[in-house]
Amino acid sequence: METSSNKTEFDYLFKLLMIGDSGVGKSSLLLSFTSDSFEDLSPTIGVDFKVKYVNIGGKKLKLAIWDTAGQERFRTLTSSYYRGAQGIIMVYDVTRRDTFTALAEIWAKEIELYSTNQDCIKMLVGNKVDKESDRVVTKKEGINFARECGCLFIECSAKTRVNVQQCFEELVLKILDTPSLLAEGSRGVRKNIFKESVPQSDASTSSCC
Ligand SMILES: Nc1nc2c(ncn2[C@@H]2O[C@H](COP(=O)(O)OP(=O)(O)OP(=O)(O)O)[C@@H](O)[C@H]2O)c(=O)[nH]1
Ligand SMILES: [Mg+2]
Repeated sequence: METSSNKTEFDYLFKLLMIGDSGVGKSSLLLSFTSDSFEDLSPTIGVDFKVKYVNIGGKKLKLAIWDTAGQERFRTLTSSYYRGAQGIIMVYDVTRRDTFTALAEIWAKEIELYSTNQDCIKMLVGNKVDKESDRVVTKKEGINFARECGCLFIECSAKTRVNVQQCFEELVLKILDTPSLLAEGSRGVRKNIFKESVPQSDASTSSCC
């Protein structure tokens, strides 16, 4: 995957959404992906947003990535951001079992309720694999749950950046491979018919709550 330099033209705009319990590392994964950096972040308030231009699978893509707050008090607000997403990244922390059980109890149900794209691609992400000695959720458990939900699966670390690029790349390749998510008239938006409504910088951010 290359970071694209020409930001005015792109073949597709993809809306991606990050969900999962508070503290699992959603914002850290996004920062790691967009800025190749890691820092101790505060919990997200409401929803955050970043844009990244990339070349994947021979296509120029604009990724608009919505990073939701995991805290329950924001749940009503964040539910509206599922609409039109082509990809949803469900994150848990491999060192906290409660974040893994919440996937079935909360997050998979939220997708059922609020996602509007029937063919939306889901990616299950086990984060913080750098803390291997604290791990309580095995890779096998992650694989099994992903299979049950029909999700892609990857384990990664926002801290060491292991598998972070691969996570987004695999998700995007699967979206590119799904005609209903690309077809005009669907939520896949082709270049020139998308009216710009988001910031232009490479990894711009804004909050709204
Ligand atoms: N060791 C380690 N710590 C991580 C990793 N990813 C995130 N963290 C830490 O986990 C804490 C929570 O990270 P965030 O990215 O803010 O979590 P979040 O999922 O965005 O949380 P909310 O915004 O509240 O939903 C922070 O202290 C991060 O530094 C990782 O891969 N490894
Ligand atoms: Mg966050």
